Amino acid sequence: MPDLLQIAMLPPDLIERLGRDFTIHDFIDPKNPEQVLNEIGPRIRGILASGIRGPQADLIGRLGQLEIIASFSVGFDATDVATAQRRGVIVTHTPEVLTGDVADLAMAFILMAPRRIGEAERFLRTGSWRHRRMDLGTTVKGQRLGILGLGRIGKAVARRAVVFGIHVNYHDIKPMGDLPYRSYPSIMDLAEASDMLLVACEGGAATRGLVDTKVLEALGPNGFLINTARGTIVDQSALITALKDGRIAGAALDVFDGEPRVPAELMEMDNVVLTPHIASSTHETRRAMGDLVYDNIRAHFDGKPVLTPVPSQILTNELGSRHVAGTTTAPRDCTLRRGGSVDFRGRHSV
Ligand code: 8YV
Repeated sequence: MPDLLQIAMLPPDLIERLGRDFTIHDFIDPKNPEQVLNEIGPRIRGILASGIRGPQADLIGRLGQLEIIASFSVGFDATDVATAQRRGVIVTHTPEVLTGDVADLAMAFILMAPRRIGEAERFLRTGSWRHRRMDLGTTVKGQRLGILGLGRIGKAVARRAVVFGIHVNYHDIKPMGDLPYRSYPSIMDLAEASDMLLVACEGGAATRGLVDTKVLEALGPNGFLINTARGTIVDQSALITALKDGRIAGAALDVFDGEPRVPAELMEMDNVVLTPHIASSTHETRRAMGDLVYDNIRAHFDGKPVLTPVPSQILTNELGSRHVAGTTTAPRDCTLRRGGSVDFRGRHSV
Protein backbone atom coordinates (compact mmCIF):
# COMPACT_ATOMS: atom_id res chain seq x y z
CA MET A 1 0.00 0.00 0.00
CA PRO A 2 1.50 3.38 -1.01
CA ASP A 3 2.29 5.76 1.87
CA LEU A 4 0.52 9.13 2.09
CA LEU A 5 1.36 12.00 4.44
CA GLN A 6 -1.69 13.83 5.82
CA ILE A 7 -0.68 17.38 6.71
CA ALA A 8 -4.13 19.01 7.08
CA MET A 9 -7.41 18.30 8.84
CA LEU A 10 -9.66 16.44 6.40
CA PRO A 11 -13.07 14.79 6.69
CA PRO A 12 -12.78 11.51 8.64
CA ASP A 13 -14.79 9.60 6.00
CA LEU A 14 -12.27 10.58 3.32
CA ILE A 15 -9.38 9.41 5.47
CA GLU A 16 -11.22 6.18 6.28
CA ARG A 17 -11.87 5.52 2.59
CA LEU A 18 -8.29 6.27 1.57
CA GLY A 19 -7.07 4.20 4.51
CA ARG A 20 -8.43 1.05 2.86
CA ASP A 21 -5.95 1.38 -0.05
CA PHE A 22 -3.15 3.52 1.39
CA THR A 23 -1.09 3.81 4.55
CA ILE A 24 -1.85 7.26 5.90
CA HIS A 25 0.60 8.95 8.25
CA ASP A 26 -0.87 11.72 10.40
CA PHE A 27 1.49 14.70 10.11
CA ILE A 28 -1.00 17.40 11.12
CA ASP A 29 0.67 18.32 14.36
CA PRO A 30 3.67 16.02 14.77
CA LYS A 31 5.49 16.24 18.13
CA ASN A 32 8.82 15.41 16.55
CA PRO A 33 8.59 16.18 12.81
CA GLU A 34 12.28 15.51 12.13
CA GLN A 35 12.13 12.04 13.60
CA VAL A 36 8.93 11.22 11.69
CA LEU A 37 10.37 12.47 8.41
CA ASN A 38 13.63 10.56 8.88
CA GLU A 39 11.64 7.43 9.53
CA ILE A 40 8.88 7.56 6.91
CA GLY A 41 9.95 10.41 4.56
CA PRO A 42 11.68 8.12 2.02
CA ARG A 43 8.48 6.07 1.64
CA ILE A 44 6.00 8.93 1.16
CA ARG A 45 4.50 9.04 -2.34
CA GLY A 46 1.59 11.39 -1.76
CA ILE A 47 0.58 14.36 0.42
CA LEU A 48 -2.96 15.16 1.52
CA ALA A 49 -3.29 18.94 1.92
CA SER A 50 -5.95 21.66 2.20
CA GLY A 51 -6.46 25.26 1.21
CA ILE A 52 -5.15 26.34 4.59
CA ARG A 53 -2.31 23.89 4.99
CA GLY A 54 -0.16 22.73 2.09
CA PRO A 55 3.48 21.68 1.71
CA GLN A 56 6.25 24.21 1.15
CA ALA A 57 9.60 23.65 -0.58
CA ASP A 58 11.32 22.34 2.58
CA LEU A 59 8.85 19.50 3.06
CA ILE A 60 8.62 18.72 -0.66
CA GLY A 61 12.44 18.58 -0.74
CA ARG A 62 12.49 16.03 2.09
CA LEU A 63 10.29 13.56 0.24
CA GLY A 64 12.35 12.01 -2.53
CA GLN A 65 9.60 9.61 -3.68
CA LEU A 66 6.82 12.20 -3.71
CA GLU A 67 4.56 11.87 -6.77
CA ILE A 68 1.34 13.70 -5.95
CA ILE A 69 -0.07 16.40 -3.69
CA ALA A 70 -3.87 16.34 -3.46
CA SER A 71 -5.43 19.46 -1.96
CA PHE A 72 -8.89 19.43 -0.46
CA SER A 73 -9.57 22.92 -1.85
CA VAL A 74 -9.93 24.90 -5.03
CA GLY A 75 -7.32 27.43 -3.85
CA PHE A 76 -3.77 26.13 -3.99
CA ASP A 77 -1.90 29.09 -2.53
CA ALA A 78 -1.00 27.16 0.63
CA THR A 79 1.07 24.72 -1.44
CA ASP A 80 4.34 25.61 -3.18
CA VAL A 81 2.97 24.38 -6.49
CA ALA A 82 5.82 25.69 -8.66
CA THR A 83 8.42 23.80 -6.59
CA ALA A 84 6.35 20.63 -6.74
CA GLN A 85 5.75 20.89 -10.49
CA ARG A 86 9.41 21.61 -11.23
CA ARG A 87 10.11 18.28 -9.56
CA GLY A 88 7.44 16.59 -11.68
CA VAL A 89 5.10 16.18 -8.68
CA ILE A 90 1.44 16.38 -9.69
CA VAL A 91 -0.72 18.80 -7.70
CA THR A 92 -4.50 18.42 -7.74
CA HIS A 93 -7.28 20.60 -6.35
CA THR A 94 -11.09 20.53 -6.15
CA PRO A 95 -12.54 23.10 -8.56
CA GLU A 96 -16.19 23.27 -9.71
CA VAL A 97 -17.73 21.19 -6.91
CA LEU A 98 -17.67 24.07 -4.42
CA THR A 99 -18.50 26.94 -6.78
CA GLY A 100 -22.22 27.07 -5.97
CA ASP A 101 -21.82 27.05 -2.19
CA VAL A 102 -19.07 29.67 -2.20
CA ALA A 103 -21.15 31.88 -4.51
CA ASP A 104 -24.16 31.43 -2.22
CA LEU A 105 -22.22 32.67 0.78
CA ALA A 106 -20.89 35.65 -1.21
CA MET A 107 -24.47 36.44 -2.25
CA ALA A 108 -25.63 36.17 1.35
CA PHE A 109 -22.88 38.66 2.31
CA ILE A 110 -23.97 40.98 -0.51
CA LEU A 111 -27.41 41.07 1.10
CA MET A 112 -26.27 41.03 4.73
CA ALA A 113 -23.81 43.90 4.69
CA PRO A 114 -25.93 46.72 3.22
CA ARG A 115 -29.13 45.49 4.94
CA ARG A 116 -27.26 45.29 8.30
CA ILE A 117 -28.58 41.79 8.93
CA GLY A 118 -25.78 40.70 11.30
CA GLU A 119 -26.13 43.89 13.28
CA ALA A 120 -29.93 43.49 13.32
CA GLU A 121 -29.68 40.04 14.83
CA ARG A 122 -27.36 41.24 17.58
CA PHE A 123 -29.69 44.21 18.14
CA LEU A 124 -32.62 41.89 18.75
CA ARG A 125 -30.74 39.27 20.79
CA THR A 126 -29.27 41.86 23.14
CA GLY A 127 -32.72 43.32 23.84
CA SER A 128 -32.09 46.74 22.22
CA TRP A 129 -35.32 46.50 20.21
CA ARG A 130 -37.35 47.09 23.38
CA HIS A 131 -35.81 50.54 23.76
CA ARG A 132 -35.20 51.90 20.26
CA ARG A 133 -35.37 51.29 16.51
CA MET A 134 -32.43 50.16 14.49
CA ASP A 135 -30.77 52.49 11.98
CA LEU A 136 -31.83 52.05 8.36
CA GLY A 137 -29.94 49.96 5.83
CA THR A 138 -29.30 50.41 2.11
CA THR A 139 -31.39 49.01 -0.78
CA VAL A 140 -29.48 46.27 -2.59
CA LYS A 141 -31.31 46.61 -5.91
CA GLY A 142 -29.52 49.09 -8.15
CA GLN A 143 -26.19 48.78 -6.29
CA ARG A 144 -23.02 48.32 -8.34
CA LEU A 145 -21.08 45.16 -7.54
CA GLY A 146 -17.42 45.08 -8.58
CA ILE A 147 -16.02 41.55 -8.86
CA LEU A 148 -12.27 41.23 -8.56
CA GLY A 149 -11.51 38.05 -10.51
CA LEU A 150 -14.27 36.76 -12.77
CA GLY A 151 -13.49 33.05 -12.63
CA ARG A 152 -15.88 30.21 -11.87
CA ILE A 153 -16.90 31.64 -8.49
CA GLY A 154 -16.99 35.28 -9.64
CA LYS A 155 -19.27 34.35 -12.52
CA ALA A 156 -21.56 32.30 -10.27
CA VAL A 157 -21.92 35.31 -7.93
CA ALA A 158 -22.57 37.59 -10.91
CA ARG A 159 -25.45 35.39 -12.07
CA ARG A 160 -26.99 35.48 -8.60
CA ALA A 161 -26.49 39.24 -8.19
CA VAL A 162 -28.24 40.05 -11.48
CA VAL A 163 -31.40 38.35 -10.17
CA PHE A 164 -31.41 40.89 -7.33
CA GLY A 165 -31.21 43.83 -9.74
CA ILE A 166 -27.54 44.50 -8.97
CA HIS A 167 -25.30 45.95 -11.70
CA VAL A 168 -22.24 43.74 -12.15
CA ASN A 169 -18.80 45.02 -13.18
CA TYR A 170 -15.46 43.25 -12.94
CA HIS A 171 -11.73 43.34 -13.34
CA ASP A 172 -9.82 40.29 -14.49
CA ILE A 173 -6.51 39.46 -16.05
CA LYS A 174 -7.89 38.53 -19.40
CA PRO A 175 -10.73 39.70 -21.60
CA MET A 176 -13.75 37.56 -20.86
CA GLY A 177 -15.36 37.83 -24.26
CA ASP A 178 -19.02 38.46 -24.69
CA LEU A 179 -20.43 38.87 -21.18
CA PRO A 180 -23.23 41.14 -20.02
CA TYR A 181 -20.92 42.71 -17.38
CA ARG A 182 -18.66 45.72 -17.78
CA SER A 183 -14.93 45.11 -17.55
CA TYR A 184 -12.66 47.69 -15.86
CA PRO A 185 -8.97 47.92 -16.75
CA SER A 186 -7.67 48.08 -13.15
CA ILE A 187 -8.67 47.38 -9.57
CA MET A 188 -8.71 51.11 -8.81
CA ASP A 189 -11.08 51.79 -11.71
CA LEU A 190 -13.30 48.94 -10.55
CA ALA A 191 -13.31 50.10 -6.92
CA GLU A 192 -14.21 53.64 -7.95
CA ALA A 193 -17.18 52.29 -9.92
CA SER A 194 -18.40 49.97 -7.10
CA ASP A 195 -20.77 50.19 -4.15
CA MET A 196 -19.66 46.67 -3.18
CA LEU A 197 -16.31 45.15 -4.01
CA LEU A 198 -16.16 41.34 -3.99
CA VAL A 199 -12.75 39.69 -3.76
CA ALA A 200 -12.91 36.50 -5.85
CA CYS A 201 -9.37 36.11 -7.18
CA GLU A 202 -6.67 33.60 -6.23
CA GLY A 203 -4.59 33.98 -3.11
CA GLY A 204 -0.80 33.68 -3.01
CA ALA A 205 2.20 35.94 -3.41
CA ALA A 206 0.96 37.63 -6.58
CA THR A 207 -2.23 38.94 -4.99
CA ARG A 208 -0.98 39.60 -1.42
CA GLY A 209 -2.25 42.97 -0.19
CA LEU A 210 -3.85 43.79 -3.54
CA VAL A 211 -6.81 45.46 -1.83
CA ASP A 212 -4.91 48.23 -0.05
CA THR A 213 -5.63 51.67 1.40
CA LYS A 214 -5.95 53.26 -2.05
CA VAL A 215 -8.41 50.65 -3.29
CA LEU A 216 -10.48 51.01 -0.11
CA GLU A 217 -10.49 54.77 -0.46
CA ALA A 218 -11.62 54.41 -4.07
CA LEU A 219 -14.47 52.17 -2.85
CA GLY A 220 -15.49 55.08 -0.64
CA PRO A 221 -17.49 55.84 2.51
CA ASN A 222 -20.67 54.19 1.20
CA GLY A 223 -18.86 51.11 -0.09
CA PHE A 224 -18.73 47.56 1.28
CA LEU A 225 -15.85 45.11 0.94
CA ILE A 226 -16.76 41.43 0.63
CA ASN A 227 -14.16 38.66 0.79
CA THR A 228 -14.83 34.95 0.36
CA ALA A 229 -11.49 34.20 -1.35
CA ARG A 230 -8.35 34.62 0.79
CA GLY A 231 -7.57 36.93 3.69
CA THR A 232 -4.11 37.64 2.29
CA ILE A 233 -5.54 39.50 -0.74
CA VAL A 234 -6.72 42.31 1.53
CA ASP A 235 -4.29 44.43 3.54
CA GLN A 236 -6.00 43.65 6.85
CA SER A 237 -4.62 46.59 8.83
CA ALA A 238 -5.54 48.97 6.00
CA LEU A 239 -9.05 47.50 6.12
CA ILE A 240 -9.32 47.96 9.89
CA THR A 241 -8.16 51.58 9.60
CA ALA A 242 -10.58 52.27 6.72
CA LEU A 243 -13.46 50.81 8.75
CA LYS A 244 -12.49 52.73 11.91
CA ASP A 245 -12.20 56.02 10.01
CA GLY A 246 -15.46 55.51 8.11
CA ARG A 247 -13.60 55.47 4.78
CA ILE A 248 -15.72 52.48 3.79
CA ALA A 249 -19.21 51.65 5.09
CA GLY A 250 -18.65 48.04 6.13
CA ALA A 251 -17.33 44.61 5.25
CA ALA A 252 -18.34 40.97 5.13
CA LEU A 253 -15.46 38.53 5.56
CA ASP A 254 -15.22 34.74 5.51
CA VAL A 255 -11.42 34.68 5.32
CA PHE A 256 -8.65 36.41 7.25
CA ASP A 257 -4.93 36.96 7.04
CA GLY A 258 -3.57 34.71 9.80
CA GLU A 259 -6.83 32.79 10.35
CA PRO A 260 -8.14 31.31 12.56
CA ARG A 261 -6.94 34.39 14.46
CA VAL A 262 -9.27 37.32 13.79
CA PRO A 263 -8.23 40.81 14.92
CA ALA A 264 -10.15 42.01 18.00
CA GLU A 265 -10.86 45.33 16.23
CA LEU A 266 -12.92 43.52 13.59
CA MET A 267 -14.80 41.54 16.23
CA GLU A 268 -15.92 44.76 17.90
CA MET A 269 -17.27 46.44 14.76
CA ASP A 270 -21.00 46.28 14.22
CA ASN A 271 -20.77 47.03 10.49
CA VAL A 272 -18.68 43.92 9.79
CA VAL A 273 -20.09 40.44 9.08
CA LEU A 274 -17.65 37.72 10.14
CA THR A 275 -17.78 33.97 9.42
CA PRO A 276 -15.10 31.32 10.08
CA HIS A 277 -14.12 30.30 6.50
CA ILE A 278 -17.34 28.40 5.89
CA ALA A 279 -17.92 29.14 2.19
CA SER A 280 -17.57 25.48 1.15
CA SER A 281 -18.78 24.04 4.47
CA THR A 282 -21.87 22.07 3.54
CA HIS A 283 -22.33 18.30 3.82
CA GLU A 284 -22.91 18.07 0.09
CA THR A 285 -19.92 20.10 -1.06
CA ARG A 286 -17.47 18.68 1.47
CA ARG A 287 -18.52 15.18 0.38
CA ALA A 288 -17.97 16.13 -3.29
CA MET A 289 -14.58 17.69 -2.47
CA GLY A 290 -13.58 14.53 -0.60
CA ASP A 291 -14.68 12.35 -3.52
CA LEU A 292 -12.55 14.41 -5.88
CA VAL A 293 -9.49 14.12 -3.63
CA TYR A 294 -10.06 10.36 -3.46
CA ASP A 295 -10.59 10.03 -7.23
CA ASN A 296 -7.46 12.05 -8.02
CA ILE A 297 -5.30 9.93 -5.69
CA ARG A 298 -6.87 6.70 -6.89
CA ALA A 299 -6.45 7.64 -10.59
CA HIS A 300 -2.81 8.52 -10.10
CA PHE A 301 -1.91 5.28 -8.32
CA ASP A 302 -3.90 3.33 -10.93
CA GLY A 303 -1.64 4.84 -13.58
CA LYS A 304 -4.39 7.05 -15.03
CA PRO A 305 -4.40 10.83 -15.55
CA VAL A 306 -5.64 12.74 -12.53
CA LEU A 307 -9.02 14.44 -12.88
CA THR A 308 -8.33 17.97 -11.73
CA PRO A 309 -4.66 18.94 -11.88
CA VAL A 310 -3.60 22.44 -10.87
CA PRO A 311 -2.48 24.17 -14.10
CA SER A 312 1.23 24.77 -14.42
CA GLN A 313 2.49 27.52 -12.15
CA ILE A 314 5.90 27.55 -13.77
CA LEU A 315 6.63 30.75 -15.67
CA THR A 316 6.57 30.46 -19.46
CA ASN A 317 10.24 31.35 -19.95
CA GLU A 318 11.17 28.68 -17.39
CA LEU A 319 8.78 26.14 -18.85
CA GLY A 320 10.10 25.89 -22.41
CA SER A 321 8.45 22.87 -23.98
CA ARG A 322 8.51 20.72 -20.86
CA HIS A 323 5.52 18.64 -19.95
CA VAL A 324 4.84 19.61 -16.37
CA ALA A 325 3.05 17.70 -13.67
CA GLY A 326 0.44 16.00 -15.77
CA THR A 327 -0.60 19.07 -17.68
CA THR A 328 0.77 20.98 -20.61
CA THR A 329 -1.30 24.05 -19.76
CA ALA A 330 0.96 27.06 -19.98
CA PRO A 331 0.57 29.63 -17.22
CA ARG A 332 -1.69 32.51 -18.02
CA ASP A 333 -0.25 35.98 -18.09
CA CYS A 334 -1.65 37.80 -15.12
CA THR A 335 -2.30 41.48 -15.24
CA LEU A 336 -4.38 42.31 -12.20
CA ARG A 337 -3.18 45.88 -11.88
CA ARG A 338 -2.02 47.18 -8.52
CA GLY A 339 -3.16 50.75 -7.95
CA GLY A 340 -4.16 51.00 -11.58
CA SER A 341 -0.62 51.11 -12.86
CA VAL A 342 1.88 48.31 -12.35
CA ASP A 343 1.24 44.96 -14.01
CA PHE A 344 2.57 41.86 -12.33
CA ARG A 345 2.55 38.18 -12.93
CA GLY A 346 0.36 35.89 -10.94
CA ARG A 347 -2.81 33.92 -11.11
CA HIS A 348 -6.38 35.00 -11.27
CA SER A 349 -9.77 33.90 -10.28
CA VAL A 350 -10.86 30.63 -8.74
C1 8YV B 1 -11.73 24.96 2.39
C2 8YV B 1 -10.92 26.61 0.56
O1 8YV B 1 -12.38 25.57 3.46
O2 8YV B 1 -11.39 25.55 -1.47
C3 8YV B 1 -10.71 26.37 -0.88
O3 8YV B 1 -9.79 27.01 -1.45
O4 8YV B 1 -10.31 27.44 1.14
C4 8YV B 1 -11.99 25.87 1.29
O5 8YV B 1 -12.88 25.25 0.45
C5 8YV B 1 -10.40 24.53 2.87
O6 8YV B 1 -9.59 23.94 1.93
C6 8YV B 1 -10.61 23.53 4.01
O7 8YV B 1 -9.48 23.47 4.72
